[in-house]
Amino acid sequence: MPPASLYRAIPTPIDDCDLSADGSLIAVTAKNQLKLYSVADGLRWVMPGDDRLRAPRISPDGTRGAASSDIGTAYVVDRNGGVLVGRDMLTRPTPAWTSRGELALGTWMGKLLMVNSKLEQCVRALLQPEAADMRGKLLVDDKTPTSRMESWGNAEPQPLAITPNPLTDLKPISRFVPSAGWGGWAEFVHDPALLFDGKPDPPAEPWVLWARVGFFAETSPINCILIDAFRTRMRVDAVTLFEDPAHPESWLRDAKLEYRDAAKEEWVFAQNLLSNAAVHTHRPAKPVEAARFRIMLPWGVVGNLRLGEIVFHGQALGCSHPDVAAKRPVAVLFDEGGDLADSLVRRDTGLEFDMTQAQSGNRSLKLTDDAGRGGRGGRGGRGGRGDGGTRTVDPLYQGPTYGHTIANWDFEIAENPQPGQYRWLEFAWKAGGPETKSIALKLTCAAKKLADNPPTDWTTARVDLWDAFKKPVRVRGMPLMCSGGAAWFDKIVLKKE
Ligand SMILES: [Ca+2]
Ligand SMILES: [Ca+2]
Repeated sequence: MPPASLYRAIPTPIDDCDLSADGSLIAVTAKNQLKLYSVADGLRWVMPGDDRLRAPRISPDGTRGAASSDIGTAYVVDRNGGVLVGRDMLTRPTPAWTSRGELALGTWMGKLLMVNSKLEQCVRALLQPEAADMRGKLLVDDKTPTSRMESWGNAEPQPLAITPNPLTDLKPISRFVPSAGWGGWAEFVHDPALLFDGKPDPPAEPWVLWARVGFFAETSPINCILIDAFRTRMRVDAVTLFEDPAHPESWLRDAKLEYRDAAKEEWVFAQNLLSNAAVHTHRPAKPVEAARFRIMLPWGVVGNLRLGEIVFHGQALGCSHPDVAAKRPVAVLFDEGGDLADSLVRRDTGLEFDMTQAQSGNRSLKLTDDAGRGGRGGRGGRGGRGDGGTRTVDPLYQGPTYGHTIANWDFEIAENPQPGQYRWLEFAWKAGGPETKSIALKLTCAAKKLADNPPTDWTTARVDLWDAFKKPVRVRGMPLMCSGGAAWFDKIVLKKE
């Protein structure tokens, strides 16, 4: 047998195809098009149908083609793509040519039409099954080994107690997160603290307005409950949900627990929460350690939410920054990652990632002192113009519990740092030019002057924070300030030594 060689490549989308008996023609259906290709010459013609076309069939002599559409039209075309027959069969037919050049059209309702070579109907029949009642035959045991699934849930046999619950003390940021904005927007109508107050009682009214839930199928089918301990890593051995026993339609039977991997900056699946009870405990295959969790809700939240309490069984472990969790001797506050994007770098604050110049890697932080940007705020926390044209940018405001602090930041400063503690601050900084009068990077209220005039080339500063504070402190935020002109920062790190 000679080796195969490529004769012609035909680039086309394709749902179905047929090759003529002599191998010279190829009929293709793609969406609502029937196309005929000649192997010698390529595309010959395209015929649009009245719906998605299927089952292209070329007659044995190659002079005709047939296909059917999803709304039930049977097509017969000539060799130039002209429609000879376009007949509504009422259900979708499947065409087949006989060796005598007749066309058979069969539908799943049992209707059969035969059309002769002159396109005259020659046979019409309604096919009947041989056995009128198949029930007995279908119910005969076919000996396939099976076992009965007694339950589809994965809850523990007995739910765990409502206390202790580390979330009660951690006061996590907790909110309803819809997948869509306009038209799908929704929020909790009760204080989220009720979810962690140690009491199982559900609120009298559900957590989300029914008027919102009514639109979720179209506007926000995928929703979750965010539980964000913000800067404290937790070890979670199990989760218990206390729901409203009087409203089984609202029970979360098919939810998922996910956690945020702070190092990879991505959400990770932890456990299916499958249950058919008002109170249910689920234990992940192994304990989960994270600061941010979310409970992915069933599609559309059709039964609304009537939670009385969410319990995480486990304990708080400490600062959730990945470098601290791994007890690395250097904690990277800013260099190349995106973790400051939500906290610090928002529009209208004057602070942005600058991808055009960096002291390390490809990105730096640029703060502009631009009077034209206007006064305080914008959406990204407090970007204020203080006295004498000074711009100070604080991290995004995180509510009364967390203020102007940055997610995952809770760095301990110590005189003799243990693993996971730090003493030295290093960062690269520079001014845009001599017009920049001052630059400041504030970790707490203590001030330490590094130079009379800001450097105009990248310069690395090293600061002994123990010497500056003279007491144990925790670094949780980082306001940045400049006056007169722009300032750049890069590779901001805390070091143990
Ligand atoms: Ca409660
Ligand atoms: Ca960098």
